[in-house]
Amino acid sequence: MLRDTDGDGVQDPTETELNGVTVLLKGTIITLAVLQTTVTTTGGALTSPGCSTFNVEPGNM
Ligand SMILES: [Ca+2]
Repeated sequence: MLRDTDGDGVQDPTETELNGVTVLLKGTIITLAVLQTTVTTTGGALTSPGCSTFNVEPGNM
């Protein structure tokens, strides 16, 4: 998660990743129910800030 301050769709060197942003995982286009929430934090394969993950069982989406 990052703030694209110039709106070009590309992460520029001054646009850093954001921690503490709540991310919602929603269901299908029909239901749009919130299935899970998480907060961005430092982590993931690259151990960089702004990462978020969800735990979803196969076939449950
Ligand atoms: Ca940018």
